[in-house]
Amino acid sequence: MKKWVMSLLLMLTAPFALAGQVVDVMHPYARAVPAGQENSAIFMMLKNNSARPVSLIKAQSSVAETVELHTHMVHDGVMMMRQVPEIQIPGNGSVKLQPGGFHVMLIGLKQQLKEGEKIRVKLHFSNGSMSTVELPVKKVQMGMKHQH
Ligand SMILES: [Cu+2]
Repeated sequence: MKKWVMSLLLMLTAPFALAGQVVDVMHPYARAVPAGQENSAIFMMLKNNSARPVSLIKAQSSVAETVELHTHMVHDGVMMMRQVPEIQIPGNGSVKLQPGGFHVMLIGLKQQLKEGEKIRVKLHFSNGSMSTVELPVKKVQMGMKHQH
């Protein structure tokens, strides 16, 4: 193949490769909280469509003062939350953010999160990609079933 044909093909295919979503955000939702409650959390399933691991490294939302990535861990028999620098999604795999596990923590809510409303969150990934996701606010049972 001639060189100019190759570069033309690269020019044509590159934008499409960039537009393809490496990470799919599936079934995102936020936990509804009563008025006066300062914190809440966002849950979702992250699916990695590439062969390489990709990490969720940052989340932003206008509904809270601070947005952090958290996990739950058991410390001395007590379930505790801890901030994590990233949430890794294995190559061609997925990770679930769910109550009792990984979550996007909303700290210092600027508004009440009412069931049925929608909020937005912007997700930043380690490959440089970003996704802005609109997600519903739902009632979530926060049972601490892992306590011994
Ligand atoms: Cu948390």
